[in-house]
Amino acid sequence: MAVSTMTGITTAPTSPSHITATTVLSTAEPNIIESLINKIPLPRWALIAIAVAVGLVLLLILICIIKCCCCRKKRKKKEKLNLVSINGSSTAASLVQPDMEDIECGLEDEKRGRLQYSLEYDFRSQEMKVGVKQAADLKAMDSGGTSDPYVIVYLTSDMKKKYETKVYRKTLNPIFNESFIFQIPQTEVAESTLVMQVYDFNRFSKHDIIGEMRLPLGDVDLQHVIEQWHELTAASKIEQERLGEICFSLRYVPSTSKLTVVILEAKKLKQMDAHGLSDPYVKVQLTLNKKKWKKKKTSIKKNTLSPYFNEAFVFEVPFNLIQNIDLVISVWDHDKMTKDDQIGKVFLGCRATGNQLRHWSDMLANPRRPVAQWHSLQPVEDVDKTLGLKTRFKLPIPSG
Ligand SMILES: [Ca+2]
Ligand SMILES: [Ca+2]
Repeated sequence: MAVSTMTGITTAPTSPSHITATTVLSTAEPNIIESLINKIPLPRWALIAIAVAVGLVLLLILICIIKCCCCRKKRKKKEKLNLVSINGSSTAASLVQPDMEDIECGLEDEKRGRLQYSLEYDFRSQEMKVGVKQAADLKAMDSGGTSDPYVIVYLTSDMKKKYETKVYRKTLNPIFNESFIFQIPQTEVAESTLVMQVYDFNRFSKHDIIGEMRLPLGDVDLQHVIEQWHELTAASKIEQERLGEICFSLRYVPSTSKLTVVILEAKKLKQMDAHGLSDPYVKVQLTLNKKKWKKKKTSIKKNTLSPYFNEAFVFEVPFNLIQNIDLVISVWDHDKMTKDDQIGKVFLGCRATGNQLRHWSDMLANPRRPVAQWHSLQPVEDVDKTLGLKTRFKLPIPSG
């Protein structure tokens, strides 16, 4: 009964107002969808089930995509962290930007290893006993991933007295256990610096410096025996020791092929002898295509750190060769009993840089006119490395 009355209500023509209102309010689209659904030969519940299933699949795909993206980012971060820990640097900068700039920075701060030393000063005998104990985690300098380390030890107060340990082949953790005695008056200790340089021995090429440590003895309490580890640093950075300055003039006359070098004077030269002075003289050398070519030298000025030379040297250099030569000016300390020491040097030429290149170009730009200039002497090893001289052969003087 109840059902019949219900159907009666829905179909009753007496209440059509409600039904027509809903159909009018709803847009035409539901009608189209409705008609489409009606056309599909499936029951309505099946269609709803399919729609839900499709929705779920789409949702799953979406979740998968989001998850994959996150994972990739995380993995990248992990890789970055791993790289950082391998390189041994843990700066915030390397975490943020591990690109070219960092690689360059990394090279500069490259770990060179550590050195264990001991220090003992005997106030009675005025002797400094320096022990070279061992080194650890040295930088590999040879292609096989190892080095052949040895250590050079000296005090800056007496540069002539340099000791060397034995060479240990193919190791980055050598145990030296050697000690060396330096005679040094108590009054000079505070101004002296202990230098230990770790080198890699090479049989057929120049020995490379792995790193060095510098210990200003003024900072050290010598009342006690010291035994410590010290981090090695790059040698070139610290090697800014004042070697002195030299003034010379250059003059080139292309028509006569004459290069005139006048060594004028030097000042603030480094003390090389025990009594606090040096016996300087200057070598003027020409190289041609990286080979030693011509050489001349000044007289020796005894016991001075500011010698005055005013000595002129004339070289024949044809104009077509001027681009290929280097002029090397080196200041030496003469020693009566032992080999002379080089104090420092500079080189000029088209390959030179900075002040040296400027002087050379000034000379070329002002033919016939002497151009004088002061130059700061540079460490011998640095200049030699840049020059990269090939052989010791003397070339015949070209006739052109
Ligand atoms: Ca080596
Ligand atoms: Ca001397």
